[in-house]
Amino acid sequence: MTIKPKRSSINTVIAVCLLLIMSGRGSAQLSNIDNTYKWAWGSNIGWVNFNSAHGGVWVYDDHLEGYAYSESIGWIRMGTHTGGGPHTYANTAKDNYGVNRDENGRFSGYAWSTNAGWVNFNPTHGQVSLEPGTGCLLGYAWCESVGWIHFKYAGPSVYYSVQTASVLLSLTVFLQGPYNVAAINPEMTTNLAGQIPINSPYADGLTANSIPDGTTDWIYLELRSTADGAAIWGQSFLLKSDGTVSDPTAFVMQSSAHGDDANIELESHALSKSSVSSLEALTLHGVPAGDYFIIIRHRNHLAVMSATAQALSSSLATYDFTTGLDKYYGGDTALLESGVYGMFAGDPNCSSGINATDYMTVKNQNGNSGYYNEDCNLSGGVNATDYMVIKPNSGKTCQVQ
Ligand SMILES: [Ca+2]
Ligand SMILES: [Ca+2]
Repeated sequence: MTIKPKRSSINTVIAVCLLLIMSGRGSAQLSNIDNTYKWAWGSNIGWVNFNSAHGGVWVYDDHLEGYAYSESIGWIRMGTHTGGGPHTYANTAKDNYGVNRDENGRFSGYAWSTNAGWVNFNPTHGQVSLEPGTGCLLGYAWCESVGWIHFKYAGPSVYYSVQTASVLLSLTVFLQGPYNVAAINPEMTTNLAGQIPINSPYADGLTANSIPDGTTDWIYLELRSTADGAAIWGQSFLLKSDGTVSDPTAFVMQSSAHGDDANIELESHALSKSSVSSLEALTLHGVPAGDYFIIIRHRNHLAVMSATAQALSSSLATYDFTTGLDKYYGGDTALLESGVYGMFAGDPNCSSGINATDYMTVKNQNGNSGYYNEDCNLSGGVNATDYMVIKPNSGKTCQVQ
């Protein structure tokens, strides 16, 4: 690297950059690094704080932003980009340097310290990476003037580490297309066994450990700080037939919300259909504690969003989209049967509206079997029953802006 950004008053630069970051994210946090596990170590410079009070680093899917702080060398900027979203640094100019992250969690590129120079995240004999499942940064970065910076030291116990923050959330949501009104308990029924791909059909292309029996389909979960702002985080998940959103990459203990006693179950069924969703605590890595709107997307249903921002933290929060119209931003969603609500089916062309063009999309694939967006009821095939799913929802539009 030979690029030499012009040196100017570091205080001015930092102040301007922090303003830009803050304007880009509204009132959101400056870092998605954990408040406790935020320390890297340089044998020549001491501690490096990745979640400093006046700055901090944000780990995105494909890049880093923000600042780490060292008492001895000052601020280390992770990249020139601000405001999140997809971004890849070219590392060819003083206004386009930074640290990139690939789909396997490996980092490359350069951070910059006014006092120490370039910090290489993919040096010979070292590389920084993000460990899936824990959100921990591992490995070594290299700076010509100050040497190695180590991200995690684990002996008998972890002495220091840099880890992304996480929040816990349990979610329940139904898709109208495969919803089975005739079932005893609220549930979705599909004929997609063996056809749901191991890789998510959404942008992150997440690979599942497996597609367990009882999986309805992939969904995509997003979080926003404001109702109409950009997503600050998103990931694919699996949706189970009972409406539970499930982590495809984790093997987790599940607790059932209903008793094991068959008599109790029968008693409740005699009165009415009762929710028997099993709660699964999802760990959302890279999400700092805060208030977020929860958005669920599906490849042929209209996206939905929580009516209000929900407080998420390391204490488990739950949000159940199935129980009422008041759970939905915009107050318009599908009534599946008395007291049970779900996402409107019938948007196979993903236009955020349901109309004649969706009809035409289905018509073009009519007669096909398999995993198709045009299969609006997830029956495993495209045919006249998919028209019937679209028809009553014609004219409906997505309430998520
Ligand atoms: Ca449409
Ligand atoms: Ca179908």
